[in-house]
Amino acid sequence: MQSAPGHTRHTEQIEAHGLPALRLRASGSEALVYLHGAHVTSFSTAEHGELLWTSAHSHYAAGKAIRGGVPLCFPWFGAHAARKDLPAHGFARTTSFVFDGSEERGDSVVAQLTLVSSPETRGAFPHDFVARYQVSVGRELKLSFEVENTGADMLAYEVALHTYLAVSDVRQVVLEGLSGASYDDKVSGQSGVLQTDEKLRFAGETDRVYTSTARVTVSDPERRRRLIVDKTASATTVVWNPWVDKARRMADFGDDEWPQMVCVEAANAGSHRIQLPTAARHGTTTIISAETT
Ligand code: TA6
Repeated sequence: MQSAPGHTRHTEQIEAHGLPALRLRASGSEALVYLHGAHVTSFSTAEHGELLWTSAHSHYAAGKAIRGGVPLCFPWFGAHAARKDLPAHGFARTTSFVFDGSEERGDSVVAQLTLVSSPETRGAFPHDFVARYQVSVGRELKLSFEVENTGADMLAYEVALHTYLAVSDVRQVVLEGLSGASYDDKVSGQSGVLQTDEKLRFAGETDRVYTSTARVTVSDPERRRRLIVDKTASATTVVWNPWVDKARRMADFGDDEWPQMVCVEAANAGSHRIQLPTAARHGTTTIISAETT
């Protein structure tokens, strides 16, 4: 990757909320990426404006996850299976990545950020790895998280690109693409539930882990747009909205913010966790875009 000096036509190295970040621009689109967690917090296009949601109450501090945008959940999803002392969703989202540079590719700009295993990471995850994250900004936002096993043993991990989509009112949107898929419902505790409805509407706290490789769309009539979440090499799709009570219980989430977002996450979790032999690599990709309706 071509090393980028401070500023180029497409990449600006800045400080935001006291943290080092990148502003990436191409094709009339713009994204903000923090080195902290390699966290994309904003992606806007000339035609549709902002596609991602970030809380006005988010933390921006070492050891804290940013609330909104696209948190990187790695190397486990949700609660750690064995150790209660470890944070939910792994350590990637609270660890600083290294910016390796950026370059133009066609009508997009692609930045690479890297996380290499260290004594700190091995304390929570006893494996050697290199995680490379490519953030491609153009008419769509393409995020590719690749893990390479640089150790001598098999490496198993979970990953989620935990995308928070911006919507006008989650009670008015329609999610499509998961009909016929089965899911584990983290609200009711039921597992293996079959999604029979073509159109998913939200009427309460929703926290579902689907087995699906399909494209998902979220139609937002008030904004006359459809948000599109495509993905590759991802067998799990997570759909989440905290609704009233859970929103109130989260310090970094405003009590009245829950109608403004819905998470549609490209993941590999649970029975779909990735098993990576020595020297092997696996990449999970999500592509966020919008179209007018
Ligand atoms: O992806 C959905 C989920 O796993 C929910 O269970 C909910 O807890 C959400 O993630 C947010 O998790 P966080 O650790 O960021 O508060």
